[in-house]
Amino acid sequence: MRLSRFFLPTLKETPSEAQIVSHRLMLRAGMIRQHAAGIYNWLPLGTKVLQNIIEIVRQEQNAAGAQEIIMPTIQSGDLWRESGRYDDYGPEMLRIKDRHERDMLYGPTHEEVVTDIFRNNIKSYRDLPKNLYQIHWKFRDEVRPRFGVMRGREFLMKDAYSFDLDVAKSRHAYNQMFVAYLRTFARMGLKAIPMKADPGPIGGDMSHEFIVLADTGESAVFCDKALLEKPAPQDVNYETDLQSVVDSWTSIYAATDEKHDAAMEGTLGANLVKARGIEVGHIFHFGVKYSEPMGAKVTGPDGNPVTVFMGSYGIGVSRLVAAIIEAGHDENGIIWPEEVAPFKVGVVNLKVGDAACDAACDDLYAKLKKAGKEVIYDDRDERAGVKFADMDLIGIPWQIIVGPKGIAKGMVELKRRVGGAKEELNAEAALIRVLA
Ligand code: P5A
Repeated sequence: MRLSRFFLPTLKETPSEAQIVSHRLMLRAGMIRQHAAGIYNWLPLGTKVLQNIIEIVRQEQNAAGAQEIIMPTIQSGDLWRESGRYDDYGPEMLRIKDRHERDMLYGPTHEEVVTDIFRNNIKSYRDLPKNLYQIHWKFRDEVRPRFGVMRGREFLMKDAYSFDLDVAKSRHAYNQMFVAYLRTFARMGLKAIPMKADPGPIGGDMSHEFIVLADTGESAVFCDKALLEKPAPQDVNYETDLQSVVDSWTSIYAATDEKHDAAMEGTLGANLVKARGIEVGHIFHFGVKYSEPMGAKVTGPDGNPVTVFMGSYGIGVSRLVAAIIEAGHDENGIIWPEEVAPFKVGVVNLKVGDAACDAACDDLYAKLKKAGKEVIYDDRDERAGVKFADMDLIGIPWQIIVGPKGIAKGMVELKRRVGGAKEELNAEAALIRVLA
């Protein structure tokens, strides 16, 4: 992509309405624009990052055996009366009437809709287990939408729902998602800590939040340093029993503000980490909470009907964009981990119109594109300072800087966004490094 063509409305000034760094940087880097309170437009740069995150989430859900579907955003109120949540959910639910005065709502979550799909289409225990997921927009009329996409009213969620014949199998489905989450967040360059949590309005007997550490996080976190150092599981076989893997994570001490125990401070000593965190995922095991009232049953092995056991598993996909920025930035802007970066490489032409600079840049640009690298080419007629500042603001991991002095010697400068290290080398060597 040529920067001269790219729709990238960056801002020099810090927007006054933004209180946290990720919100400020998402506005300054031209990623999002507010449409109404807690409702955002995603511009091309923001959309690219969101798509990269979606793809990682999707790959890890598929690897864990979940199947992608798409459910409606607008739901029938009657379905929520069946589960008993229509009246319980409160003012966070956006309620709508259609032209026939029927109660509709914009889905804040999809347990009812997916349970309806299940009961209408799955009849036998032989069809179990099933785990269905979608990556779709939700609406929650939050009292205080704030911090940009971190706590929006409309936001993108990955929501998965598992159906099993008994509680042991359903725990296995829960464990599969638990492990998939550890891998998903690690691939985004994040350290996410699983923490026992309160199931709230989703319900059930067990839930875990996945918390990313960041100073601006909404929850206080207390945990053993060992959790931060533990690598995410590799080469997982999701068919095998994952309980010991899950136990190895849940047995290490981690708690929130309210829950943390003063005695743990003494036990852990210097290994106690006190920090703040952002909830990027939340998984729930709730058994028959929805399947029982909604009649989601299958014929069991003995021919008798069995109410299925369920869990649901959420990832805050749009919130993750902000969480990744909270975890990776400096005074100059965003520092994207390579897997989610909107462009992996930037080519900076310091003297547009200079024949040697143009030729070297055009060549690099063509070769990078041919090699399948997402590349942004700053071909604007702008001052060098502006170009450097923009590349850093939008967080491009590798930057190849081409100027007239260097190119006369056949040299370019290769800069890493992380740490800012610069190195002079010839263009071919720079290409090899970036493509490695
Ligand atoms: C799990 C999937 C659920 O809704 N039902 C379907 C369950 N869980 S949850 O914890 O309420 O939400 C899942 C994740 O969504 C993100 N999230 C938000 N992101 C941005 N703005 C919001 N207002 C918002 N509310 C929830 C969180 O990351 C949460 O873990």
